[in-house]
Amino acid sequence: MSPIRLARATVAVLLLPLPALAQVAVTDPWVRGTVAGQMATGAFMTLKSAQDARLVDARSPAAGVVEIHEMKLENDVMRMRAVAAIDLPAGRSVELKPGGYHVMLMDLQRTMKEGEVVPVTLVIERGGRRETVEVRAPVRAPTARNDLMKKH
Ligand SMILES: [Cu+2]
Repeated sequence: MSPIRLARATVAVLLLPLPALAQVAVTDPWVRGTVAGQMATGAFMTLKSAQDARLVDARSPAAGVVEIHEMKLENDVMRMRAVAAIDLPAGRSVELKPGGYHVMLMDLQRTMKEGEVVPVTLVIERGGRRETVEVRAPVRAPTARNDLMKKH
């Protein structure tokens, strides 16, 4: 094998998807249900990465716009803002939960009904490389905290 062909073969191997190496565990994913006409809601889950990584993006066929958000108490007011990424330190569980980090699903295509399952794709950056993690998040009932979620 010539050196050039060998180099090509090596590149081809590196570009193969390596699902066995996807080292971000996603547990207990869920999406908060919506009422008719509601245009946004949140997706929540716990992420744990074996190595230092970052959640840098997310997408879902259920929403026209998906952002990574943080909710924080500022001067006694709960505020929500988009963040560029959520750090996933090696071996530590990072919770996306109401009142904290969440995946914001906006421009919803339809009402999120309890019991449905919403596909969410997470984009994880690790060591300069990006990989996607497919999550299937069941919809839970809407609650009073939806009022909080609507404010942007
Ligand atoms: Cu939000």
